[in-house]
This record gives sequence, C-alpha cells and structure tokens, in this order.
Amino acid sequence: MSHILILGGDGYLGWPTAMYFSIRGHEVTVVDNYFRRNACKEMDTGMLYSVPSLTDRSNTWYERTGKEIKVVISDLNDPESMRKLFNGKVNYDWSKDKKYTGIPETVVHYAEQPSAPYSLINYKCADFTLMNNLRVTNNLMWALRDYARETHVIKLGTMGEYGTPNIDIEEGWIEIKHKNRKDKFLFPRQGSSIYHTSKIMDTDLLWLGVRIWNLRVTDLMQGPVYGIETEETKIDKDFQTIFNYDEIFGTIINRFITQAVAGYPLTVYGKGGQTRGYLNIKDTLQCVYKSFLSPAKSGELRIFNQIVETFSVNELAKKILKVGNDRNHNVKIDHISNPRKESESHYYNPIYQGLLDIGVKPNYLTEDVINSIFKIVEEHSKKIRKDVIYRGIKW
Ligand code: USQ
Repeated sequence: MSHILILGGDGYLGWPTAMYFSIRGHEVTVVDNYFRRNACKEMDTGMLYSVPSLTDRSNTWYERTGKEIKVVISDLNDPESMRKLFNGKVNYDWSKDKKYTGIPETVVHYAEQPSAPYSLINYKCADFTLMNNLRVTNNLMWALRDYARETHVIKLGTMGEYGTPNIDIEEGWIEIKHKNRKDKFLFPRQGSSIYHTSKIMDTDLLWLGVRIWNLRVTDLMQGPVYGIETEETKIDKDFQTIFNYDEIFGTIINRFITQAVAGYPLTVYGKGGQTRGYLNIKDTLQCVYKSFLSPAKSGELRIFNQIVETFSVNELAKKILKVGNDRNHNVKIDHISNPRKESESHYYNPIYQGLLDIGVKPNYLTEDVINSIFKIVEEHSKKIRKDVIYRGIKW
C-alpha cells in the first residue's frame, strides 16, 4: 500500500483518480482550494448537476467502501502549505484517527487552472493562470527538493503544448542532428493559449528539477478528455465528478453531447478540420495508475502522449449527430466563426505508444460509449442552460 497525494483532488479528473487509487487499497490524500467550483460560480457557467463538498464525498466514500480519503482544503500557491504535505509531520487534521503515515510515495499533480478559454478572458485571468500554474509547480518542486526526492511526480501535461507542427509529434523527445553532431531535446513546443503556454513553462520547471536535483517525473501529455462515468462514480450518486458543458470548462465531446440533448446546434468552430487526440476519462485513470505502477527513475523526466485515437472536430460532430438522431434528438451542426486562433486544416500525426507499452487498454469512442454518456446527460436535461453554451471568448 502506497501513500498517494492528489493535488487538485476536487476537479473533473482529481476526484475520480482519488477513488480509483483508494478502492485499490492505497492511502489517498486529496488537496484542493476549490478553484474550479468557485470559478464556475463566479463565471456562472452552469453545471449539469451539483456535487457535494470534498469532505462530504469523502465521508460518504468511507460509509460506502470502508476506505478513507483524507481531505486537505488548502491553496498550494502558498509554499508553506505545500511544504507541510511533505515534511512528514502531522500538520493537518489529516484523518479520522489523526495519524499521518509519512511522506507520499507518489504525487499526482492536477492543481492547475485547466481551461484555455479561461486563460484568455482578460488580463486578470491570464495572470491568474500563469501565476497559479507556475507557482504551484515551483512550490511542489522545492518541497520535493527539500524533503522528498524519491517521491514520484505524475504531472498532467497537455498535447496542446506541441501545437500542430507539420511533422510527426514524438513522445516528448526528439533527436536533432546539427552540423555532424546530435543530441536529444524536448520536442519543440508552441502552445496556442496562455493556458497551454503555462503548461510548457511548468514542464520546463520540472525538467530543471530533474536535471539538478534528480527528481522523478512522469509528464502525461493529455488530449481533451470526455466522459462522465467511471467504475467508482457508479457506487453512489454523490461520487459523480464535476461535469461542465459550458464554453469555459467544458471539453468538446461533453459539450457536443449536451448540445445535442438541449437541441442546440453543435458548435463546430470554423472549418472543423482541427484534429486532436482524445481519451475517455476511464483511460486517464488507467494511464495515471499504470504510470504509478512503473515509476520514472531518479533523474528521469519520462513523457507519454496520453491519447488513444485522433479525430477532427467534423468527425466528432458527425459521430454525435448520428447517435443523437438515433436517440430521437433533432441534432444539427453549425459552423460558427472560430473564436480561437488555431489551424483549421493541418497535418497531425502524434506517436502514442508508451502508455500501451506499460499496459493501458484503451476505451475507444464507440457508439455504445457515446450512448452511455447521452443517457446520463438526458437524465439531467432540464438543468442544461443554453445561455452558457457559447459566449464567444475570443483569442
Ligand atoms: N472546439 C469546437 N467547438 C467547441 C469546443 C471546441 O470546435 O464547442 C474545438 C476547439 O477549437 C479545439 C478542439 O475543439 O480545436 C478541442 O477543444 P476543447 O475545448 O475540447 O479542448 P482545449 O481547449 O484544447 O483544452 C482541453 C482541456 C485542457 C487540455 C486540452 C488538451 O480543457 O485542460 O489540456 O484539452 S489539448 O487540446 O490536447 O491541448
């Protein structure tokens, strides 16, 4: 049994990750400052359903499974709050029995502002995104340096760091030959938003930590995630994860399915040739868990491209239209002027072999899977707010 610390444990991925590790017998602590919930309220994003506080969810989890998920509500922008998670002392009201069992073996780092549109709303949101994402990562890096160099960090990166170059996208690294000499470098990165650029910078920070302090880091370059259900969310309705369908925090597949249910034409941005790698939320959990089971070595920055298949926006719209119409929704597709600055037709050929090699078994976007998401969204159809679907946040 390992002690796993999940930074950003209240988010779309954080809470399902916590349950995934806990049910497998690991000691899990989640840390969060409720940024996502608070931002959803402030920005009036609407949510498909409300979710209980972390403490309430953790109490219900204990009742239903007999397993404890420790909850720390704390803002990791504060270096002292971060350091208290690693110095091996009883600093927080950690658990029911108040015993803290020491420095975590693994940290899963999700504690970042995750939305590209949010980061481009205005200069304040841009500033928050940069400062939050870099400060939290820097605070983590120094806590590891000072207390826990053996701890394995699994950090969520994003495929968007690479952008859409006119060459194949390697898994993190590229060998370059120059004037008869060669060396290996991080694959070139060119983000298309302040958010994506903050993720490039936090990778650079951790890469420095790996080089100078022998930290152990796995960077998961994840594509847009979809889905609502995991094995653990099915145990109790209180375990459902935060589900956004609005323009700021909703990702495309979740948005399109919600739009189809609401009778809102699918919002294809521009020509719709934008191609990305996608994965089911269940596969995020698998990828993180497999990375935990075979950790990066001391002094290694290991990078995986965390996607299982690629689609253009048009291909996704067609898939959702087909399933939606089979379910008697009257789905229409709209091509709206693209609020983002991005290529709408481009070469895209990322390599994604590393996670398969360590045992991930992909869940693909089949009609059955799309149907299962439709079913849950339909149960909440009365709560869908059309006014939050598109507001036109421009790059
Ligand atoms: N798109 C539409 N219509 C919509 C929403 C999106 O055509 O209504 C297009 C976008 O223009 C983009 C693509 O769909 O080309 C994906 O957009 P998205 O909103 O699903 O994803 P994105 O903003 O790129 O960000 C999401 C997550 C982020 C993660 C990233 C992975 O919010 O945390 O890092 O996916 S990636 O896209 O590979 O960078």
